[in-house]
Amino acid sequence: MSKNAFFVGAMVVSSLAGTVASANWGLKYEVSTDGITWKPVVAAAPLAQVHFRMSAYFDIGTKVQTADGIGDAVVFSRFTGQQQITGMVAGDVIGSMQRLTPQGNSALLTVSGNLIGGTSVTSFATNLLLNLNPYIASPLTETAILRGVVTVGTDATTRTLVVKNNVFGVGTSMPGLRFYSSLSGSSLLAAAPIDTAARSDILGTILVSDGSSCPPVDSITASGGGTTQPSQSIAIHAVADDAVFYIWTKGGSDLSNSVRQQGVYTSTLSISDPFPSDAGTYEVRVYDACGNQTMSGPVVVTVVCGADLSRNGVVDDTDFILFGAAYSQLECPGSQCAGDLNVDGLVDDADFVLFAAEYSDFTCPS
Ligand SMILES: [Ca+2]
Ligand SMILES: [Ca+2]
Repeated sequence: MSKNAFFVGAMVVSSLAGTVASANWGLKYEVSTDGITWKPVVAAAPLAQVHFRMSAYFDIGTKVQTADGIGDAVVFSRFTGQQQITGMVAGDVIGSMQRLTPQGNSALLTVSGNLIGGTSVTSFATNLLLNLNPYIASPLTETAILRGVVTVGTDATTRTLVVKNNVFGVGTSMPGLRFYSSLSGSSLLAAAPIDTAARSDILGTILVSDGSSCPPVDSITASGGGTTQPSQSIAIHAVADDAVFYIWTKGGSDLSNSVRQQGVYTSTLSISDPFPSDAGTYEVRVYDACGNQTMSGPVVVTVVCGADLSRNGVVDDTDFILFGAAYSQLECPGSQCAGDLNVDGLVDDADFVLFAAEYSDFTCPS
């Protein structure tokens, strides 16, 4: 990797933590040095062209309401809004814009300085479908909408470019994102997700360094973790000298921020409202100013007392009622399935055995 490197990363912002989250959905921005392999973090030489793209995504279990009723999002339908790249200096140029959806208008790709798309909500991209059945059978949770290139100028000033949304359509007439509903097989209706508070955009970040100073990460430690339960929260901390970027991983896979999981791209990862599925081995990957990577050792998180579905520290009749409702549903919506105590994607008899044991104990172990 070149010492004189630009350093490209990605980070996430999301809505504030609150009650137990419903599924996440929103816009996802990614970066790439070759326009083929999209990563949360890449490095590029000065004057290199950094590719970026924007997609729409939703987690399984995202609800949309149409005239057909409340169904699950199954595939992207329409985006309305404008993008921006903040932190640019003279000489940094956006170009090579392409729409990646079948339909849309020319305003979607209009570039003016650091803005992409119409200044009012007049730029859109559409995925007009005539048959939803393939997506109802197998939802398409991510759809690329547009892509472009930032040509970094000769200015070697250390700076951070962030690729993000600027204007997002609102209301029922022009919502920023619409998804087709699983209930709309014949009528082909689409709508914005019901829980708008769950929108969580994944931003692309380009860290530009002059490469004149690139101290390596010589030491890295990750600590924290341990045992937690649904009524608590837990944090994992990293200490790494000369790290300029962090990405937390779980079981070897990069994480992304969500309402419950914050700080994925910072030195502290925090998890609120723990679910049994949050148990596992966490590590953090850090980058120096030239994009060289260092991995921390593992930190283990254990989740106990998953049967406390009401999250008040005891397992009692209230939880029994909640478990019964989850058991009736059987199938889990997404990764936050209350009642799936053995984390196999179903709420069934195996979970009931685990629930009964914790119900007998009443008080969650501290
Ligand atoms: Ca409880
Ligand atoms: Ca289960």
